[in-house]
Amino acid sequence: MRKELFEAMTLRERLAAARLYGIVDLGYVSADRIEAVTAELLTGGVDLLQLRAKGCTADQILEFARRLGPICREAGIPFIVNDHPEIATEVGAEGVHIGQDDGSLESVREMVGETMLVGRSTHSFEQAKAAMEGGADYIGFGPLFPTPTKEGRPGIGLEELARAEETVGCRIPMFCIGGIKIANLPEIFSAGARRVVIVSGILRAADVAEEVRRAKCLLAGASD
Ligand code: TZP
Ligand code: MG
Repeated sequence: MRKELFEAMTLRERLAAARLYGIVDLGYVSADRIEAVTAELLTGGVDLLQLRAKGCTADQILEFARRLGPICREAGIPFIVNDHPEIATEVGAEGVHIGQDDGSLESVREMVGETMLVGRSTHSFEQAKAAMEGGADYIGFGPLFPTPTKEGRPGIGLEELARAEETVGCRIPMFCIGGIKIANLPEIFSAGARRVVIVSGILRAADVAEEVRRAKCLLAGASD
């Protein structure tokens, strides 16, 4: 754990202040560009950065994580590894993100210890509440809208989002995810969203750093 980076602000204070969660997703970024895209996301101002590499082997993900961890460290931004608590631990990441099928929060917490952030993907109000009660540091909530980044899942919709924000999002950081773009940010803010993850909407932009800046500006106006 890179404690020295987080002296002025603790890791959990940083998480609480985070509005935009960026993901380097190997579904959109080729392996030879992960450093360049990470640098663009950080320059634009993402508050957290996750490595997501579905379909890659654990050895490949470990190698990617070793390449990206130091870049995030230099920028002072928490680095989070998707799916692999053991890789997160090995590279000294600040966090691990797990899905509903990646074991219990309790078992992952036991593996990574108390300091590391543990985030959980949730796809309904009930799962969001269960993740909060089970000790997740934050949740992803989605997909709000159908998205090619997570194919085959229906959108949860804005009513369920409002319900989850009222019960969960006011207690632990809740990042809305799935089909979110600059264009629909005002709509999801109106439904109560405070924090978002944007994957393809940023990674497919002609200027990644500029797209992050634009999203951050809009997020600054979201409710606390
Ligand atoms: N979990 C729920 S939706 C999603 C994940 C990982 C994908 C979000 O990607 P996009 O491109 O921002 O819709
Ligand atoms: Mg997973």
